Amino acid sequence: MTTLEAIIFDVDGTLAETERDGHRVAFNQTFQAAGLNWHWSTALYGDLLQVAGGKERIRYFIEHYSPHVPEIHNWTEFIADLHRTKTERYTALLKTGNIQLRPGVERLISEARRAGLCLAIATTSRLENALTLLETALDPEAANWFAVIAAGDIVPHKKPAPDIYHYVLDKTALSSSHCIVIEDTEHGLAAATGAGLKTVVTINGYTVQQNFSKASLVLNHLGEPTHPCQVLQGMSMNQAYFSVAIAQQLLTL
Ligand code: XBP
Repeated sequence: MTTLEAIIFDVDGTLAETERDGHRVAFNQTFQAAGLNWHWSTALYGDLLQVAGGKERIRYFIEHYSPHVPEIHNWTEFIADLHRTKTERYTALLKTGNIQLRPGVERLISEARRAGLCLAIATTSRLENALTLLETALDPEAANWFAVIAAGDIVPHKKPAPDIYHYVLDKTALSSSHCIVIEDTEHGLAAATGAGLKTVVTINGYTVQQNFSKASLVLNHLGEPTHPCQVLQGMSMNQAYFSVAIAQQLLTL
């Protein structure tokens, strides 16, 4: 039997619904403060999410949506400055405590810790974003529970490239066959499966229509004993929530 040794979590959309009411709001606040008349509506942001990474997303918007732009000499610097401000605003938003973890996340992390499993994070977002979310929504010490928190520009290519998952596997010296990934998007799924990792997808409003045919299991969320999850694709579960035991079963399928 292949023993489960680790669970690797994506962050945005997986640990918490951070995109619509977190990142998007911080981008808009930043644009306004910079005197730009750009506004990313909920729907437009859904389209822009096809581009991973905040800096890359701003550049894509400028190149594909023809917004009014000021005279800029150095675009890379301009975008990096905007993104720095956006990160400050996003982490400030997280510190208001308005963004909570999705159902089952805290329970699964606690169960995995009790079982002695290795925990890791693989995210496209900046490191300070991931750390602040863990600190504000999970536990002030939560960052220490993870063997690796792989984030942002640490690898050359963001999701859907598998780089960030290869990075986690290298740093933890784990074999992909002993890990389960929790993701929420098609890009995240492609990145994880590209690194040979079995993946559970918990969909959200932005990703519900995406193609998850390569996922080992697709759920609406991880579920709680009192708040059952629904299986949208994959094996039926004999309980109301995703658990370490079910993660172990997926490895042996
Ligand atoms: C989510 C992302 C990120 C955030 C913005 O990554 O795509 O780009 O929207 O974060 P994941 P930054 O699902 O891998 O957690 O602005 O810090 O890039």
